[in-house]
Amino acid sequence: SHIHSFMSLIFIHLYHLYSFIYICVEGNIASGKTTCLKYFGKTNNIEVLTEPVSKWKNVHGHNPLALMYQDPARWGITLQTYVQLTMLVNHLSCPSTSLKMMERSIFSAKHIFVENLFRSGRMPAVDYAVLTEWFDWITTNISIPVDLIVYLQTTPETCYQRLKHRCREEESAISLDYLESIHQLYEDWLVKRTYAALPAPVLVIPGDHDLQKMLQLYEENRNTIFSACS
Ligand code: DCP
Repeated sequence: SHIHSFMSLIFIHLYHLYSFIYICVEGNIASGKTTCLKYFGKTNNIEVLTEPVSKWKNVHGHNPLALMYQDPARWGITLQTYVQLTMLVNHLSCPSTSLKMMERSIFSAKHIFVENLFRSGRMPAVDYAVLTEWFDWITTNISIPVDLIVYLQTTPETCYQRLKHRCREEESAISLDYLESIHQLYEDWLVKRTYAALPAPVLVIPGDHDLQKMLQLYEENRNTIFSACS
């Protein structure tokens, strides 16, 4: 009967993973993902999982996000290992509603952030190799369902202004250059599609407008988002 209940548990887990719709909201730092998620979070039938930044700022009393910005070559792998874990947890959590929206994904953590640290010479090759092994093992052996990627396409300049405006302590070290390289990787991945496999179809929403116009765009795209998934 132990085996029986174990099998039922696995069945229930698989059933939950495949009978729901999973949407990831992607975009540069300060591109407006949180606003987008909050907007759709007000709808009854959508469960929203925001990016676990608070976890990245406090794991057993340590702040790997702040450490990473202070010394990326030393702490990049520390933050990115933890980001990968928290993303995996979010991907595999069973939603209480039929539709789950989450902020970013395990895919952008690797293809955008880890890649950027490595390419810009801020991450040692050995750290990149270890993270790559982890990522490849996870995505080969664990099924991570994503039905749609909503990409908030915001210019690095706009992100930079919003970043300055919100004054998150850890992020004072971020330069326009940094945002530009993140932007370039996102464009190559989600728009030009010249690098890294796409885990799902992509819906692009322009993200430079003011709040009022953005909320209007989200509303206009509501049906597209739902129908893209059915
Ligand atoms: N970060 C990182 N590596 C990752 C994911 C995120 O270094 N794999 C960093 C970038 C930011 C911080 O974590 O400094 C928070 O990430 P987001 O930009 O996604 O969160 P925001 O709240 O800034 O998003 P938005 O302003 O779009 O709502």
